[in-house]
Amino acid sequence: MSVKQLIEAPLVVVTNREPYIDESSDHGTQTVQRAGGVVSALDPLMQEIGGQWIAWGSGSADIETSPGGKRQVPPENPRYTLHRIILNQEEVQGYYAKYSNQGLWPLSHMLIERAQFSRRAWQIYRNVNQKFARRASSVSPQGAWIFSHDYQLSLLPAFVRKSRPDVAIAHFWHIPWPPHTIFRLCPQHAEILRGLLGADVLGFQSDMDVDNFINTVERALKVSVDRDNKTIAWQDRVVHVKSFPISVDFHAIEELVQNPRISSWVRGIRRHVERRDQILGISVDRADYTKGLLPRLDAIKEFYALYPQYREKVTYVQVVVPSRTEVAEYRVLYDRIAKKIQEVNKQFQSATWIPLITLRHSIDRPRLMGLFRAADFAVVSSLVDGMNLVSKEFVAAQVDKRGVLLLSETAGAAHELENEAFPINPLDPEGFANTLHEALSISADERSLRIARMREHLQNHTIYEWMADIFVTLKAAAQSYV
Ligand code: GDG
Repeated sequence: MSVKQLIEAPLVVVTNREPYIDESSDHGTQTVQRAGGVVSALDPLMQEIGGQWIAWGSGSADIETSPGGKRQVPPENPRYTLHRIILNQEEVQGYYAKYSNQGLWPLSHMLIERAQFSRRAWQIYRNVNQKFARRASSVSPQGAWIFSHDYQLSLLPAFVRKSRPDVAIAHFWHIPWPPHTIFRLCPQHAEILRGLLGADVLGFQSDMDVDNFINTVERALKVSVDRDNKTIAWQDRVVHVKSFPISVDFHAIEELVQNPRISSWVRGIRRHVERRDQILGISVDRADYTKGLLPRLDAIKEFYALYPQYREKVTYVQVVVPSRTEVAEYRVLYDRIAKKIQEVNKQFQSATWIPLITLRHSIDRPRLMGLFRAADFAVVSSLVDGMNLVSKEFVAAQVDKRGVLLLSETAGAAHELENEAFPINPLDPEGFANTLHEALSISADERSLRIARMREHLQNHTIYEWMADIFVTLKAAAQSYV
């Protein structure tokens, strides 16, 4: 059954980021569509079934292109309504940069020392959540299904529930849920839990996150929870807490990397690599401290020191995309990464070879997937990661089955890929170096077997199964009240 067939009520999606952004430039207004991730996976579904999508209107031309806060999208062939929440500078700072990204983001990734909360930012976060909720309540048809997302909108489910008891709500938390001892450090943790418990279905990336959430609710709110059924009786309802490991559009990636243009680009890369007898490695990350870029660079240094036979032999492409540049800490991190890369290069480079080729900007999705197809190995070494879609995209793009994946044991994706990927501890540089050496030493047959097994798994666990599973659970939860 397709996802579309599972949806039995009008659908309302609520995300922080919007699927279409209008930007003004010297050449007029341009609509930019987001590529990759959950927003771009939900867009085709919404185009098929129609409905409402509420998001922060962050583009410079968003106001002028959406009279009354509404924009029919896609602009060239309108299929559904995008409702843009316009935020002023103070709201962007308080809701997004501060409370969400300097508070909840580091705390949820268990990086306690980085977490900063303030009551002023909390007030703004709360008000902005209320703004989103008011819009969701006013545009939702009777009995609608609301699919809301992530740590920026944790209070929305309860706000909507209050004014619209007729709707069914699924909220998905994309990042890890930490143990109670950590989450309680958030001064407003009880309010956040009450906000989330307004949903009928609460989705997390892994069973560990589910257990942590249930424990947190039990201890912080002193309510009784059902660990066997993963439910929480809250007010006069039952909240279903479940893991739904997010994934990628496997078949779309497979198709993309095999189209003639990308195939010929990949062949060009391979010719270049093979002519020079090189091994091609790749890492792609937003410049975020959770992705473990600095420890990874130390580990690469260790690798070339312990295994000098790989000098002049490995071409390692590191894509580092600037991220959340409105937060000072991210700008500092970006500079530190750039410095460290220079340091590694200086130490090992020769007249004909540099250890790290860095692309410090976003590259378009077809080429990124092409690089994944062309690579001999990929490294994902997040310190903590809810899932990590890069690792799954790499596997989906590996249609020639030549590459190996080194994957952090602490990324959510490790739960599914740990048997075939090479596990690494992001904080163990010597261990990382040994594992990379081991991964590069296995036979072509073993590489092919490992990647084939991962592909088999992901083929049956795509982003569409993820959505379907959530909607099936929401339907069952909603029916139990009828
Ligand atoms: C959060 C959670 C969870 C990156 N550079 C470029 C580019 N990307 C794309 C990747 C991938 C996406 O960005 C990154 O997704 P991740 O899952 O790796 O990480 P977060 O952004 O932190 O996402 C995470 C996810 O939510 C979903 O639930 O998996 O754990 O932290 O799709 O390909 N895309 C393009 N050019 C780039 O340079 N086109």
